[in-house]
Amino acid sequence: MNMQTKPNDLAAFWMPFSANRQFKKAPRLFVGAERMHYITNDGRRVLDGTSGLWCVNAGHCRPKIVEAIKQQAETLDFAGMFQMGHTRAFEAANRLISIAPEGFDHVFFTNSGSESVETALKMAIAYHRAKGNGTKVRLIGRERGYHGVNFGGMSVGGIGPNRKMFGTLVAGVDHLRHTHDLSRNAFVRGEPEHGVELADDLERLVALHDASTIAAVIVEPVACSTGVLIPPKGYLKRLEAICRKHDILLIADEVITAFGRLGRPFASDYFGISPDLIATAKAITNGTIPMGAVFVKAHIHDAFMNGPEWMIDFFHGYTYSGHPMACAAAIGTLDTFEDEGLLTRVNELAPYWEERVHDLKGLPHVIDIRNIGLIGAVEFEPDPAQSGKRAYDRFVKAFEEGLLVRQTGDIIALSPPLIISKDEIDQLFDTFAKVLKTSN
Ligand code: PXG
Repeated sequence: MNMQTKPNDLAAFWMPFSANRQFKKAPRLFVGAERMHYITNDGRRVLDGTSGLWCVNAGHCRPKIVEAIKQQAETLDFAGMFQMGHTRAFEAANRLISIAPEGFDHVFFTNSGSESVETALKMAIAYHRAKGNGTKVRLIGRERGYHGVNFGGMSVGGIGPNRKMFGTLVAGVDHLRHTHDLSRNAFVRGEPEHGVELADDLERLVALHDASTIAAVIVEPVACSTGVLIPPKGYLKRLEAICRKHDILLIADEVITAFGRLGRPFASDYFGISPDLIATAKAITNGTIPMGAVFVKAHIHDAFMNGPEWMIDFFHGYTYSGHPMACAAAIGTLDTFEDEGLLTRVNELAPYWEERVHDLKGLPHVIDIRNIGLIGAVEFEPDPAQSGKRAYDRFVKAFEEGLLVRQTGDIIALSPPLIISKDEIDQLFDTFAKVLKTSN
């Protein structure tokens, strides 16, 4: 392996979503990865408790994916997709549709989750216009939602610090309340019992704005970035029913939940909902090559096919939509998922995972534990003087102990690759418990 052991000067790279000055004083650097582990620049192995950033579902450096990318780089490096095509993109789209929930028969390629979200939002507004409902333009998100960092996604998103620096955002957006309720649901296993009525917020917004002005609602089935907020029992189905009643499109942002995280190919399968559009990215290529895809049902797609045949039907797309390398990586990824049954493997792991994560109850400052599929979260009582510091300190300590976890606010999220073994689950929680026992 070609490992670079001496880090370069760290100044030039302005790192995303990072405390740059602090990081550069005490950097945490990886130089390699293999299956369940990262390798640091000082040669330590770190168990990947977060699938990179929720994307390496099949584990690191998997041979079929590596081979597919290599071969593609040698064969066809780039081909633009505007009024042209290459065969890999059609193959990748067909493969993706073959695992998609019932009713989805088209995919639109992007390069990230943020771009999938923008694409889905634009499709929703343009769809209603194409159907002659040009007043349906409002977009409804949810407090604490995360839909990436571009203007549309940031606007429907509901995380204060991600929004406050960036002006007035997109007009005509409103938000449902979030569903996090520790007073009623703390330490619940799986889906919380209480909170289905929060879906009725959509009726309130319809009363306020009128359904004739609302294009779409976008939610994450499980709101992961904000700290793993699991939908109350029945919530998503009720939200879907209210959308149907008012001809409002439902967009499921499955950038994290798609591709097996909950033991089904998509979270929409898991929760028994049938959205109109599904935004995906991340694990679509196992994190190897940037790619996103919006899954689209026929009624949406077909609404755009009414103009003259020679005319562009949707004035939207990216230079790298359907990039050959990304398509090859997606095919290699789907092959790997299929060979190893990874899109449903979590069903076997989830009961043990649930036991182990809830064993952390009673450790210092732990005020809630949540789990669903192969996702876990531990919430800490905030230190009033330094919000978020408690979880941050535990994240740093875990890294020093050989475990990668993900911190957001006073919450730590856990979401390892779906190839994890029972022994590795034990190792993950033994290490994490030690960190929690020995932290302030
Ligand atoms: N939607 C959802 C639901 C996401 O989780 C995005 C959109 C944006 O995707 P891109 O590819 O543009 O980053 C995301 C991204 C974390 C974490 O640790 C989560 C994300 C990104 C980085 C870190 O929770 N989610």
